[in-house]
Amino acid sequence: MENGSGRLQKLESRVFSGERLGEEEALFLATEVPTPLLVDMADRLRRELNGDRVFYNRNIHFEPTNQCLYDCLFCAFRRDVGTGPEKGGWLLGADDLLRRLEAFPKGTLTELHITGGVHPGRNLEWAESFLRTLRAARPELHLKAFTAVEIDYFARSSRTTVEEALARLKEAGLGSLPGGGAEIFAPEVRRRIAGGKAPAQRWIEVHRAAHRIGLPTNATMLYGHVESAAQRVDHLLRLRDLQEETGGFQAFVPLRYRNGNNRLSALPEISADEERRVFALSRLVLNNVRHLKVYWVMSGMERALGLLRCGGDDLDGTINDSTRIYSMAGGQEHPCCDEKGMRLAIEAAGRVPCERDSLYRVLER
Ligand code: V47
Ligand code: SF4
Repeated sequence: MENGSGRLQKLESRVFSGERLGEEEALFLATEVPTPLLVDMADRLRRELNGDRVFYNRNIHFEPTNQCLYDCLFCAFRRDVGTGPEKGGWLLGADDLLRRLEAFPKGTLTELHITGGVHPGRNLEWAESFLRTLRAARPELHLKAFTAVEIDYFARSSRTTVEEALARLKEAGLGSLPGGGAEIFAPEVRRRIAGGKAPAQRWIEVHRAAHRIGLPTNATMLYGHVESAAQRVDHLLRLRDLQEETGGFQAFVPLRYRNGNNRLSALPEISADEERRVFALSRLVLNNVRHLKVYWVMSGMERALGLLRCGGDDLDGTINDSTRIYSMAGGQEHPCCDEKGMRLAIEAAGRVPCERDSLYRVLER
């Protein structure tokens, strides 16, 4: 019988030559390989794929509304549809965002990251007009907007197909899709925690359709709550298979469950060691997705820098207190990191800061 180190060596050579790991192999990595070995392998694959560069971009996050039809157990951000500001609800439009952008003149940002709750008054026509208004006012900004869950709702409420909805949004200025709403694909978990929103197949269908019409996307996994190691592996392999088919994923973003102010708050958050293992596992299983993003706003900058040694090569953006999804769930209270701070942090981690645009083209300024 093959010993553990022989098995690991074989597995490593398959990962490095770009092959797909089987479910059992990935589960072996997830559950049996000691953290230092797992992390070291992921770090070497990261270097092979991206060298020592750590990417970042200059963006702001905008959350048009936190009023939502769904009711995910982990969500600290949502309010019932119709909730006013006195109870923490908001409903904002393109004009509000344009006002916020007055503080960011041309040349200071490259991207707007836009996602929020699913609101019944906001259909495909609303989304088209929202994007058109932004594009007309700030044509230099890449619009990375709406998760697959929002797209699913736009399509259904406007009685059209996902393909048609995406094509119309692209025409209106959409540049790419963020990776949210994926949570955990396994139906038992999704049914339990994800508030009745689009099932895994639909999430995948939206991303497949986006890739087909030339809209790149990201993918996420919300981990560290009630899911098992096997369910994490299943999630990663489903993403890997779609990537094999389309090549349209730019980055994978693991999101560690934060337990502040939500209906799963009784669950403890997972340890730093487990977090490192999930990043390393993701890097190795998704060996056909170029970038592994450490969303520093979620983990805090210090922890994020450690995760750059577990396969990560992208810190997302410079942020100036513009997102609430995480701060409301226990992430950094007022996330704020300017470009200088970002570059210094990356250098302190022994890596090379590299500003990118939304399509991962290196920007030299
Ligand atoms: O789908 C919500 C997550 C996601 C909690 O594509 C939580 O570049 C942890 O997808 N604890 C939305 N996570 C945000 C998102 C994202 C973020 C940054 C970059 C990109 C990208 C995408 O936030 C949701 C959900 O998985 N989330 N509540 C929580 N309590
Ligand atoms: Fe709504 Fe998104 Fe929160 Fe779920 S995670 S309740 S879909 S805002």
